Amino acid sequence: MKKFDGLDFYNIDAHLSDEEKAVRDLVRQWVDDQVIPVIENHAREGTFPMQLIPQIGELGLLGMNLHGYGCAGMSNIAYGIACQELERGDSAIRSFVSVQGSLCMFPIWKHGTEEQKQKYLPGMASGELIGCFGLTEPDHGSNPSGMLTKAVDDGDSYILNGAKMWITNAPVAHVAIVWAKLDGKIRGFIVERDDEGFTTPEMHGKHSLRASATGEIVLSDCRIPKDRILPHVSGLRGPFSCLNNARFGISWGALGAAMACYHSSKEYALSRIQFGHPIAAFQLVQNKLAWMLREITKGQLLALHLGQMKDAKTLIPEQISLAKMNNVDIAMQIARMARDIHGANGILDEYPVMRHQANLESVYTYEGTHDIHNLILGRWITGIQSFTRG
Ligand code: TGC
Ligand code: FAD
Repeated sequence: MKKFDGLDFYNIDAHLSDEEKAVRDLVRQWVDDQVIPVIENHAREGTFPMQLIPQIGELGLLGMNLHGYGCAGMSNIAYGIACQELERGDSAIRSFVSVQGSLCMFPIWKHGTEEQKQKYLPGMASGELIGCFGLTEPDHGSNPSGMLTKAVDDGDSYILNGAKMWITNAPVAHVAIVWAKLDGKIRGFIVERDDEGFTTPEMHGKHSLRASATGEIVLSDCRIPKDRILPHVSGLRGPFSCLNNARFGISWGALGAAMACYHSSKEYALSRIQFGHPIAAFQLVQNKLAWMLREITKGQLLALHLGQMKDAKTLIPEQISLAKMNNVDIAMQIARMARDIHGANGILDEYPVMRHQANLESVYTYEGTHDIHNLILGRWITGIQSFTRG
């Protein structure tokens, strides 16, 4: 297939700084050279490409929009565009970077002590230390406020008990940010791999995000020193402050998956002959390609403006919800349309479309399901929250 050389119908480039364009080009090339050749096999085997982690660190993509402590200190737009290029390879690679930077490094950077920042952030920026983020529980997904995981003060330590589920990177993580109730208030704790009573069984049987390591976190009288609490935040504000960043990255990332599907569809349609013509010559196929271009372009404009507002510090969480919801939704529709354009070949792993389509099912659900983001917008519009009944 012809190399992907970008999709920029509305000249988004004109709004990017030289540094942002350089990040985009660097990550695009790296994905072509290092991710695309191996990812199908990892998806088939159900393994994360661990060998890529030091390279991701060297590229400066871990915690790349944070300043200091070995982080690259780039703009939010640079972070977004890196997510886009990574997810063009596979959602699992973008997920790894989202979890590490936005969900694990960010809470330490924002809510942690100076000692915690010094201890963890440089190793996490280089990829030597891998993090995971434990919010979801078996019985509390969309409603994390009901979490059962508890911390108890025991003199010079805290004792944690509970279970987290669906945790990206958990099986391979050295460090976990665990959200638990202490005296009824949600607090963040840093748990280390070697802490007594901490285990992370891998979850198997996924048809989606197969190249991502997903696991549980089991806390069984897990004792951690007192200095591992994140002291500067309490309540759901803590985990949600992290989710704002990760959901922002997904708004861009989903476009990368959509671009991969569009690119493969265009190339396939130009080369596949039926009824004596390339299928790209048929109006119905052109209609599909035009719809893909239209929706990707609108999604790019949303993401770009979101990035500009984030860099200007004017962004509100509801604006992120709209973009996450929209861009994942259109990416899913594009992936499905791409599968159709590829005919039977669309189900083969010789083409990336079915892998992206399956991955996007997870992306639609995690970091707040599509409908939870609808309800967040509904609350913003009406002032009435409709998450609970009665
Ligand atoms: P609500 O009353 O809305 O808020 C409680 C407190 O939190 C504050 N808050 C926020 N703060 C910062 N940013 C936001 N986006 C915030 N949203 C809310 C709010 O101001 C309040 O603060 P305070 O100080 O007044 O107490 O809480 P609620 O329980 O009614 O929430 C409702 C709802 C449904 C919106 C929320 O629970 C929700 O978003 N649920 C979805 C759960 C979710 O997104 N889970 C994600 C788990 S992590 C994950 O999926 C990682 S995937 C990683 C990968 O592989 O890429
Ligand atoms: P539920 O909350 O049970 O929702 C099921 C359905 O009910 C959905 O359609 C939902 O929209 C709907 N629903 C729920 N409540 C309402 C309501 N009030 N009104 C209308 N509809 C409603 N979590 C982490 O903490 N860390 C991670 O690293 C992480 N990684 C993940 C990786 C993968 C591959 C996946 C699939 C999930 C991951 N998650 C992670 C969990 C993810 O955040 C949750 O799956 C998500 O928040 C939804 O929770 P749930 O699956 O329990 O669905």
